[in-house]
Amino acid sequence: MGMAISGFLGLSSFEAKSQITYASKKPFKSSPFSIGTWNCPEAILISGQLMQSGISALDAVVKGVAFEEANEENTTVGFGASPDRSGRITLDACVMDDKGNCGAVMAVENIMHVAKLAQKVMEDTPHVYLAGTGAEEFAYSKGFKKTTLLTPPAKKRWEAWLQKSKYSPKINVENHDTIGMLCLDAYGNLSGSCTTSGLAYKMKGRVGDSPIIGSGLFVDNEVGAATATGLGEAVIKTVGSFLIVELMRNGWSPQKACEEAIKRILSKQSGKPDFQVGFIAINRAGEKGAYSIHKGFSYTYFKSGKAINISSASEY
Ligand code: SD4
Repeated sequence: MGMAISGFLGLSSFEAKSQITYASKKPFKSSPFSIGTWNCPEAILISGQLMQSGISALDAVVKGVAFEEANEENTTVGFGASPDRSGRITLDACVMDDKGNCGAVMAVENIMHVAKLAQKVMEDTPHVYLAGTGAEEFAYSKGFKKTTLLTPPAKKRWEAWLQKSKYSPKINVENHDTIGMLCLDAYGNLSGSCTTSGLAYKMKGRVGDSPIIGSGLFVDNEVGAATATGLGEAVIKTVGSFLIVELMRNGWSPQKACEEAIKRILSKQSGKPDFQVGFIAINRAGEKGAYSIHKGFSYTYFKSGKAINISSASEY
């Protein structure tokens, strides 16, 4: 994730730039805070700086993750991501705001900024999920442009994989850098987004946890927010992000709640599994938590104008 952020805040791309709104005219209540899965300093700086200028958590989170969606070096999100085994890049994303509204798209082709598209589903349709060609057609109706997402290097990696054609989704090796981000804005409101191409070389049509409200992301403005990365099937089976928010509602700290969600996954396994799952969470006070099954899950957060990366969240 090394693309420069200079100029990104002024991106000309319609999807990243459009409809930024100020959250409210009310005075600031708190210092903005944002946290994202893996090593995503630019995305975190974008969201943090936008919130410092009064932008809402929702718009900040969508614009923050848009950086990774456009970042060719991130092979698990948006442009330049890894395809499914048939060579298609199919993207999944969701957003959830402080009012409990949510929107998501899944298995979408040819659209780079799918978190923004999920926001459009939330705001401009009576639905929560749009999938496949329906989501793609909706994107064009909203002015999103058709983009070839499969870059020559991504195609080369896929072709090399086809030679071996041995499917074993090992997170931390070829399946990391999905971005789940949680933002707490200056008005004390929470929002989140999660965006990914899913597991590299997945079956055609496979959808993971990332666009599933409650699994890849959950936000409750009265309590806190959580998001996930790792093997989506394991996250879905325990509805991980919802679980974490419910634990926080019952007084658990974000850290303890993330630990419990990992424990819940492990309680269904015999022995320590070879797949990775990582969660991050924040509460309304801006306290954070992060935990994963294995070492190597990093996360990044915004503090005093800087993006700080913690290279390995504690492991179980
Ligand atoms: C999925 N959770 O589709 C995603 C994968 C992921 O970093 O997080 N990769 O299962």
